[in-house]
Amino acid sequence: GHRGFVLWFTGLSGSGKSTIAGAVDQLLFAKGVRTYLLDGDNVRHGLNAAPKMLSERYGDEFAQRFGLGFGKQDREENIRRIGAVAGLFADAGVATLTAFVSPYQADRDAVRASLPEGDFIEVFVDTPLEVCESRDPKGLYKKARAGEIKGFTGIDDPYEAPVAPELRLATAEKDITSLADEVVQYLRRSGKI
Ligand code: GGZ
Repeated sequence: GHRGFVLWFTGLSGSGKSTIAGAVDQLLFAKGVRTYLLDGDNVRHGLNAAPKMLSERYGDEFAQRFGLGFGKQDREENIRRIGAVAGLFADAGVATLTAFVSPYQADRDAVRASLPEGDFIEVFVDTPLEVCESRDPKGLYKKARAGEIKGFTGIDDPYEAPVAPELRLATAEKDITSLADEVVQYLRRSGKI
């Protein structure tokens, strides 16, 4: 079968990363490609759980050391661990999709550098902040504006747009299906599937 690869979606909260990655995942599955989708739902509740989620069982000191929040270093470690796991899946021949804000170019570059040449495909989900904020599916932007969440990406924390992504999805203009198609077409063109 085909070698694996990592399709790395990056973008603001509410940009549509998980939704688009989920749609791509379904299209690939329908083509018989083995896939796995890593996102906050399966990673930030397990491997990269928050300190709060660990403290009851492991104690506060342990939870502070190994739990991950949203500070710069915690995001760096979040992305490092996810990159390492994605690399293992790719090694196993799986088309691996990741959907994390991953706001820092250096952290994304470090994952790219850790993988065999060509295995890292950076997909910029380019949705304007205004659009993300108007969607606000979890009410987090509202909380961030109110100062109830500090260090929220796009509000009072940086998002570094990819310098040279393999793909940029201008989501404001298209529906999920055509965006997912665009990704699959890229994978075909570049011989990944
Ligand atoms: C950004 C935050 C924050 C802060 C909680 N900044 O819309 P969501 O809810 O589901 O996506 C966001 C998610 C970001 O987690 P990631 O693991 O993707 O971030 S990173 O790659 O930067 O490590 C949002 C929620 O968690 N969230 N607090 N301060 N997003």
